[in-house]
Amino acid sequence: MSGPGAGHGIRCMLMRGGTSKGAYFLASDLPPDASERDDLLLRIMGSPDPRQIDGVGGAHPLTSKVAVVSPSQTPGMDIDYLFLQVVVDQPIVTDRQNCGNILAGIGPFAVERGLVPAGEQQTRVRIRMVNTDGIVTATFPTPGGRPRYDGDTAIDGVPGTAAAVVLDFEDSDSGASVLPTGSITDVFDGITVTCVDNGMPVVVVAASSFGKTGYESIAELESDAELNDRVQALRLEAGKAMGLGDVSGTTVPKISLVAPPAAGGTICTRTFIPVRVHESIGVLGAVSVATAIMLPGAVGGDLAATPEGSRLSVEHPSGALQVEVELDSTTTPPAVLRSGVVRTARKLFDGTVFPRLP
Ligand code: NQM
Repeated sequence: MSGPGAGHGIRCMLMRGGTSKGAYFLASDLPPDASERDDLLLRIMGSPDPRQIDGVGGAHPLTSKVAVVSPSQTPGMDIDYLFLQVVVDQPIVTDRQNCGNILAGIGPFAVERGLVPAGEQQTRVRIRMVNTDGIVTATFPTPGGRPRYDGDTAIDGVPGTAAAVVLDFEDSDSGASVLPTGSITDVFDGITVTCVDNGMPVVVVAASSFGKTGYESIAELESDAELNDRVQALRLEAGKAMGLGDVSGTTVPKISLVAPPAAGGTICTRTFIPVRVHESIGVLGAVSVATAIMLPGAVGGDLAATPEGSRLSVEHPSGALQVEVELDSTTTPPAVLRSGVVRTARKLFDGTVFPRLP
């Protein structure tokens, strides 16, 4: 047998992207058929298995992620980035969500693989995010024509410092409304929420609606069986109302519990993604929560500190994530003009991965 998935090794780069980690592939190194590709990725990552012991997945949703990269056929775009979440303990690979953390590694990976030429000092890559049809420009240092990974930018949730990757989102959801239910608030199971989508479908709910402070540890939240049941019941209802159908087997929407800031930021969050609680918060998850609290009447607006212009600091269990969100408030609901974040990324390993045999 020959070709991808036939028991031979497959070219793969492991990268940390923001506060997540994943396996990055050229689309041309994977089978073109989506179900063959997904079967191969399950075997590469070691799913389904809570420990992913026979694969390169990290046994947590934040370290069981895949990027598939190819030259873009879309005018004005350099690269297409398809994100795939590989569920740790179920045989599921889903393209129903995007990932802004893994996105941070896409520009450097594209340069590493020769898909885009590097600039003398820095490189700007226009990326089409296939999952949402969003557009992002990634800017990162490439002195001497190679991505530089070391630098002095710190992001909460990652030890040390690294080179900054600046991500500017233009239209992270193809112009669709940021309010997928059409309402600024909805009530499910007697709980008032705001369903928002500025790149990531998120249900924003006051932590106090669940009798929580919003400052609990991840372990406290994950071990609270009653809370988890209520969160999942709310998620199923919200998912339907958001037009996502039956979300019992999908990783969206996320549920973000919000509370007043505790450390000088704009808002405090604890986010179910959707079963485990995020160690920090996703990039597009944070952009979406930030967007919600800027919309008049949304859940969280009255809990938030007044942001400094378009810059919001979204607190999470390991610190805070700074996001920029600019809205056009002349329309109803306000339209998103642009969003941006600064992340870091790092090449960890480049080589050949050997999938478990079928
Ligand atoms: O929201 C985890 C992550 C994410 C998503 C998740 C992300 C984003 O931190 O853009 O980055 O919410 O499943 O990798």
